[in-house]
Amino acid sequence: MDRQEALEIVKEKLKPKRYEHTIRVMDTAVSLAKYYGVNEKKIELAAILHDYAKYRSPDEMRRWVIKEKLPQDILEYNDELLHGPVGSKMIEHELGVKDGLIQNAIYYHTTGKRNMTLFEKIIFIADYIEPGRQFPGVEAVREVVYKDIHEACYMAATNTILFLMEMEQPIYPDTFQLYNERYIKGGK
Ligand code: DGI
Ligand code: FE
Ligand code: FE
Repeated sequence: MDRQEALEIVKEKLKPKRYEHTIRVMDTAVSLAKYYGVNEKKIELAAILHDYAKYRSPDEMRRWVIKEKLPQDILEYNDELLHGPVGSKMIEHELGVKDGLIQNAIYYHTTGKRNMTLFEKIIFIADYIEPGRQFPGVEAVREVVYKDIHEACYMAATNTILFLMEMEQPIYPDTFQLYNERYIKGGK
């Protein structure tokens, strides 16, 4: 699937604001891919499709979690967590995009996880730092990302955990695993 086709598909699936976010994630991710020597075309497609499932109903996403035998514990957390794992399956079944690199990056783009590949980290962090984001602490992450993308991901995980705790929201263990990686077993 080429860039133009993918953009047309997501334009129809996403609200205008989310589509603009997607374009910014794409630009950010492609620039990181260039810098870190990762396949730019693949990163571009992963970025364009990363929020593909974002506006499906929770009911539909829950059915996909069951049908595709995704980890059932995600059903107990915030519905926001579903669009990554479910999106990774939907792009294969609905669009014919069957590519493990792309699918895994989409799968983990919201929570992160331990031992992410560089490809996964680029999508995860591009989603976090794209120029439209205004999270507290995001500027410091932008400053680090071209020096040390691993550190940037740990910072993003830390900020997200602090934010979710402040909001008294549950936190999915994969996000803690990413956070912990910075301190244990020379994780990078
Ligand atoms: O889809 P986007 O809005 O572009 O961004 P995203 O996929 O990172 O989703 C962010 C939402 O996910 C945000 O509202 C916080 C929420 N969320 C809920 N539980 C968790 C979580 N994010 C992480 N990292 N870990 C959680 O446990
Ligand atoms: Fe997302
Ligand atoms: Fe996103």
